[in-house]
Order: sequence, then structure tokens, then C-alpha cells
Amino acid sequence: MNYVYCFLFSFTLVTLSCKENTDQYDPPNIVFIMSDDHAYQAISAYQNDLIQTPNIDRIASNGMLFTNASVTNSICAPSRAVILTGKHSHINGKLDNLSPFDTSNVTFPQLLQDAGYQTAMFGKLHFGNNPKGFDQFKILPGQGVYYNPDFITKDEGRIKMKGYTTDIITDMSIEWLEKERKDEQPFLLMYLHKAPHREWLMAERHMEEYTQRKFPEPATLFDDYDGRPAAQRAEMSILDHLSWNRDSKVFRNVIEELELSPYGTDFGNYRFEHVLDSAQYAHFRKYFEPVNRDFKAKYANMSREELMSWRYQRYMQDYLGSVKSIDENVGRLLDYLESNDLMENTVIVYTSDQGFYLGEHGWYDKRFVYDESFKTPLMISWPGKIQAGTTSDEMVQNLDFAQTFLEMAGVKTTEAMQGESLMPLLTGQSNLWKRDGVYYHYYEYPGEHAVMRHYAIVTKDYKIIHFYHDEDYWELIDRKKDPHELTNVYHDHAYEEVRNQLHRQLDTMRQQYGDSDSLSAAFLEVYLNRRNQ
Ligand code: SGN
Ligand code: CA
Repeated sequence: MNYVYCFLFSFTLVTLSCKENTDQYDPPNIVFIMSDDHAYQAISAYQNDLIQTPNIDRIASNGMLFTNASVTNSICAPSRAVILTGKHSHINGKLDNLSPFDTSNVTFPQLLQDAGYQTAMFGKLHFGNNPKGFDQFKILPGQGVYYNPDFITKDEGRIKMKGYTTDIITDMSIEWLEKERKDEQPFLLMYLHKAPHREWLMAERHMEEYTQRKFPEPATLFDDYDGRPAAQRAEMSILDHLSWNRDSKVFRNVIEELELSPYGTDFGNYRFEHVLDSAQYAHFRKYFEPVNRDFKAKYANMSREELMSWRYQRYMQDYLGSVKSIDENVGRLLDYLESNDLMENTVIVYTSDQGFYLGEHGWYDKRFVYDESFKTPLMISWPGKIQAGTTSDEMVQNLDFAQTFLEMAGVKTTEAMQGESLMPLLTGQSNLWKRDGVYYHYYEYPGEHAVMRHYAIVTKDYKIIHFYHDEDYWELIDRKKDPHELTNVYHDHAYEEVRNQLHRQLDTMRQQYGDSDSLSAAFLEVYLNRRNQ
């Protein structure tokens, strides 16, 4: 336990008190819960007209809810690399989902392990290689699957499990707490769901209810993308780009009969009858047959708007049905911690690797710096240290996690880390928090969903965005006046001063973080060469 002493002298925080009459600091356990593509709109602590998530909300009501948490690069593996390293994508090297993570990066779990923490990871990592710094891990290969998943394990090679993946990842985590956790060490548990990632396949127990539910439509479901060429070009429309079979669960015979034009993976290798075992498949057919019957009966008379509304409801049913199991399973884990006296000195975090569009702008998926995918849910509890039921609207990022956990543990951070510890905010000393904007950079283009490369600075009032490949133009969004982000005011004279100020702020920030046009050009060249090989 090299670094785990009383670090009061290095803390800015008197609230992190040492035990009385000893100089031994008692580092907390850290339970890091992350789901994949979980939109804040689908957590009732943030918004309660789509779904109730009473268990996830327990973390918020026991601690602090962040209403302005965001990611630096809204895509899976890059976000995870930022979380683990505390460095922006252009520094840690994980720019997109396509290349493997560079394991020479130092991660916060490695530092915690070196400092005496017992560490474990269960679920989705998506790095193309195994995690370093873990005493135990069982991770899904790649994206993982919803039912009967394989896991890559530290000690047993590749194993095959039976059942619903969200339940299995929870079973594994609880079993580790029960059987492998050592009382004499603090622990880090990374409990990482695959759900609610595409293709949104809910647990059998939710099919009856969720195939029948109806949800309110977002205000921008029928966005025409006027004045926003990158949004116009993106291929993530619920109406046009979801696959009929795999995503919308329209049966293949119905697709053929109605002559629906397939998109993406519809006629690839994916077959529900192969993904599910025969009992699971029978259950799936039972509840999706009425959906298909109903669709077949009305398709011929549907307008494009009606079809969009139908596809939106189908998407929401599957997405929110998948979220329901996450909430139940988070509840199971919290119950375990409670009933085993593990709450007292345990930090619990709930977040997602990024946000997600639930019909806003007519979209599913993420990648853009527009709010629904740029923002991510974040709530943190730590009894006695973080006041219960509090909220912070400061602009925090996944970039800040590594330094936050290290400070909580009393472990030194590395020079290379680029975030800020959230401890001042968590302990009610927000006067010590000085940040007036955050940086964003997305790279995976040309690629799936056709979201152009862009970087941006986001302040509480504005976003200034540079789309630089393969079109080159700027967008300016007035966040207060235009919360749905529909109007580009970059060329509006009224915003000239704001625009100049934001450009200056962006330049300073890029310098501070070590990003530049020449770096972007070099990354693009490597990416295009790799694609052409
Ligand atoms: C898959 C999905 C995409 C999704 C990416 C990245 N397509 O490729 O819709 O954007 O994952 O998601 S699918 O047809 O294979 O489902 S991420 O969360 O891993 O970044
Ligand atoms: Ca993701």
C-alpha cells in the first residue's frame, strides 16, 4: 500500500478526514458502473417521461447528480480510453473504435493496484486487448452479445455463458464481491454493461410489457437539418438507417412480403434463431409476432411520418426494455453492497461511455457534439463525504474520472493526465472549481453513420464547432436561445463578438491540451491509409 497513507497534506479538502488519533487514511472502495450508450434521457433522475429507473436514481439521491457531464469524444472505446488514462484521445492514441488501445498508457486502475487496491473488471471493454492492472477480469469479446455471451477471462481462457448478458455481468460482479474480495484491501470494481447498445434486445421477462408500451416523441423527431450540412449527411436516421430485421425486429418473411428495402446488417449473418436458443427464440417469437402482424396490416397505408413514428416506438420499446434490466441489476448490486455493510466507505459511480439520440433530430446513435450524445449521465455517491441529494451543473467530463478516483484513494496522479479532480465539487467547494469550457474532438470518419470529423469548444452558453473533413465549415450554437440546437448562427452579425471570443478560447484550449491542425491532418492520413489497405 505504498501511497495509501493519510494524504491530508496533498488534499485541498478537509472533509476527507483521517481516522481520529491515527495517521492512517482509509481509502474508499470504488464501484464504477458504466453502461454502453445509455442516454441521460432514459434515466428518471434526469427525465422521467420515458422510463422509471428507481435503482439508478438511488445513487443520485444518495449523492450528487451532474447535469452537465460530457465526453471528449462520443464513441465507445475512445471514451473508455479517456476514462482509464485521464488523457484526451489525441494524447492516449485511441481516436476511434477501429485500432487497438495502446497498453503502454498508464491507467488509473494500474495506479490503484500498485497502491494496494484489489481490482476487478466485468463486462464490456471493447479495446481489442486485455485490460492491465486487474487482479480479475471477465470481459466480452468486442461488442459482446445480448444473450448467451462468451467472455475472455483472466484465468480460464474463453468461456461461454447461458442467459441474458446484463444479468450475467451482475452475477459475476456479485460473485467476485462475495468470493474473491479481500477484507483487508480496498477494492475497485468496474461493472460494465453491454446494454443498451444496438441491437437493443431486451430480457425475456420484459418482452410482454415493452412490446406494447408507447412513448412521447421528442420535439425534433422530424428535423430537416436546414443549415447543418454534417447533420444532413449523417446516416443515423430512425426512418432510413435502422435495419428492419435486426434493429426493428420485423421478421424476414414480412420484410420480403412488404418489399422493405434492407439497410445495413439485415441480410448478413445475423439471425435471431442463432443468437437465441430454442426456448429463448420461442419466447421472442411469441411477443414479436403480434408486433409483426400489426405492422403488416397497416404498412401499405402509412405515410412517411407515420412510418417514422412507428419505427420510433419500436426503437424506444427495445432500447428502454434493455434499460429496464440495467436498472434492476444495478438494484441487485446496490442491495448486495447494503446488506453486506459495504456502503459506508464506498464510492459508487453511475455513468455511460457517452450519451445517445433517442429520436432527437430523427436519430439513433451518437458521435456528434450535439447535446444528447455529447452529454453523458453521471452520478456519484459516497456516504459521509458527498452530501445526499445534491446536484452540480458544472461542466465535468469523463476526462476527470482518473484524477478524481486517484485523489479519493490518496494516490498520486501522473503528470500526463489532463483532467481535474471532481473532489471540490463533490465536497461542496465549488468555489475552487474553475472551468469555463470543455474540449471535444471526434475522428471516426469516413465510417459507419457518416458523421464528419469535428472538434469544438463547449461553454455553458455556446458551442463553436469546426467540421473539417471532408467538408470544411464552422457552426455556432446559442445553447440558451436554441436548446434543440437547430440553428447555425456562425455567420450571423449579431454573434460576431461572441464568435471571436470563442475562437480565442478554443485556440488557447487546443494549445493547452496539445491538439492542433497538423496533428489532425497526420491522424487523418494514417486513418485513410489504413482504410485503403
Ligand atoms: C456498431 C453499431 C453502430 C455503432 C457502433 C459503435 N452497428 O458498429 O451503430 O455506432 O457499433 O458503437 S451494428 O450494426 O454493428 O450494431 S460503440 O458504442 O461501440 O462505439
Ligand atoms: Ca458506446
